[in-house]
Amino acid sequence: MRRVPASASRWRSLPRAGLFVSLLLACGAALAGAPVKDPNVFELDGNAHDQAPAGDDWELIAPDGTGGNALRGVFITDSVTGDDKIFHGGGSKDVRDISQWGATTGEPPDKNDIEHAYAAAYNVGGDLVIYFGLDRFSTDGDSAMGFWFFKNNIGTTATGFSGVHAVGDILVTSDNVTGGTVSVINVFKWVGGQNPLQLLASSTTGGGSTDGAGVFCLTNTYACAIRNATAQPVPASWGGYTFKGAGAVNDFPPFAFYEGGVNISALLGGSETPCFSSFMAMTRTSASETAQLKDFALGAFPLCGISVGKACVVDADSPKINSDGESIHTKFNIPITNTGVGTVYDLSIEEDTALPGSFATSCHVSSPIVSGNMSTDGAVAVLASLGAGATSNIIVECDSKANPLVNSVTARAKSTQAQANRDLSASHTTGSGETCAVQPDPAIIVTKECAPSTGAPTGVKLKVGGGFEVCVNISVKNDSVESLKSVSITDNHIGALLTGGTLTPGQTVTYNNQCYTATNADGNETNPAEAAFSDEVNVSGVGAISGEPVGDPALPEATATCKLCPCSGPSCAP
Ligand SMILES: [Ca+2]
Ligand SMILES: [Ca+2]
Ligand SMILES: [Ca+2]
Ligand SMILES: [Ca+2]
Repeated sequence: MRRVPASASRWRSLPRAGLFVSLLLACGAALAGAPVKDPNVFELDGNAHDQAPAGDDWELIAPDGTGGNALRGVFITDSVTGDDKIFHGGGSKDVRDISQWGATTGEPPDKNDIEHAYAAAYNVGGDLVIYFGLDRFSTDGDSAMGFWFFKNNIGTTATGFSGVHAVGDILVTSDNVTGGTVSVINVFKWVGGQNPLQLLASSTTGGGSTDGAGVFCLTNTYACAIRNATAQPVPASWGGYTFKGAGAVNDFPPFAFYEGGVNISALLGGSETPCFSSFMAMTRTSASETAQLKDFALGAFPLCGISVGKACVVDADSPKINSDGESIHTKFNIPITNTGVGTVYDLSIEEDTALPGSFATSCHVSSPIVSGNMSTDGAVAVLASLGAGATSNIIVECDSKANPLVNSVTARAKSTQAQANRDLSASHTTGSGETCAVQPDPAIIVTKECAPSTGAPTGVKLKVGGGFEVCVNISVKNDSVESLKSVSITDNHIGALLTGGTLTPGQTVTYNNQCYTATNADGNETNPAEAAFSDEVNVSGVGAISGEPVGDPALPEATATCKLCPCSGPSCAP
């Protein structure tokens, strides 16, 4: 499976630019596609060196396809010895499907022998513009070339190729005439059927011209190419270049190096920009689409990607402690962005709920509403499609004892509608600034009063044989939004009323008519009107979510003072 580690930072939209274009827009004029010849995007200049213009050159793309401002690049080193993979058999023609092409190991004609091939894709004001090129082993004759951009993944087998054409594959054919300028460019779209190649643009039918610097462009400016008329240095990032009869050399001899570009979006005229997967450079007997194919160099060139984020949403419902007082409801916004240049399809997300510890976690998608269940199905479909550069926000709600909930989400998508499986994926784990925790304060209310209901008007009775029976009512309420664990309630005269208990949010436990025997009053024993009996209840516990002890630092407590005699008269005034 091909996985595109999508990251938004790789996506750069280059300015199409200039004041003139801005003025055109301001005047309401129709905006044409981006011209391929734009040194602020890529240097189509007949060499591979990155020079003063702001645009890239192949030096930056070699040796691994990365570098520069390219959305994606590929750099392929092809054999120039007898173990070269080359086309084989009469079926190897552009008008045949890939399954009919044959391949073998051998040696193509020297002038057709590809040594390196390369491609790089750019987003130029919303247009997909792809630059491509190759260098060859010898210049002892003209060489025609083709450059395929395949939507499906194409690979090689022992005798041929794996993968088939998809409608929308693009073929660019051109020539590399020794001693002359580039004068032929054709751009085709694979449409299948009896005449599988639809001509999108051609120098033969639409004309073209060469500028003073030697760059040949179609009249519509959407395809251009140039080869080196003079010796040009081989960049160090090439990893070496060998020329026939001369061995390793530091310069590409004249006509050994070719580079071109094509504005795919403009040539497709508003129809959907395809999402390519593979790139192939090939040499051939002529630029004609029916020409016999010679050498090829094939590589992955994935132009689709997605990125995903995940951040907690703070509102009245999130983060919020559930009624069980032990788990937390958290809402997350999950933005999925299409970082590629073509529409992606059948997007899904998966939440990682297998967290360490006892954090049983369940999540569900609340928006957009979908069929499918995250806890039983894993991946849940969330979007039918997502356009290039577009972002869609998915809302997921989770319940977990983790505080805060830190986990990852994985988004997947299909790079083409016909794709059997979701071949694109991206993951994101909530970062420190993206989580939200609840911070409950464990709180308890303890009340204690004398219990006159026991028969005595004050809750104090003289006992037969001496002493006093003092009765009190005690209640303890969990006054917080989290459960309290390890709750102990102890009265200094009555003893333990509860040990290791649990109080859910708002729960009250009541102990009525709890009595103890006292031999002496607190004081004033000689004045029955003033004699009173005091005792104290203490409560301890720990917040289930906060982990904080209740009443820290002072333990919750309540004292009841019960008088021996009912009060009456002015002396009762407080
Ligand atoms: Ca160049
Ligand atoms: Ca440059
Ligand atoms: Ca080859
Ligand atoms: Ca080769």
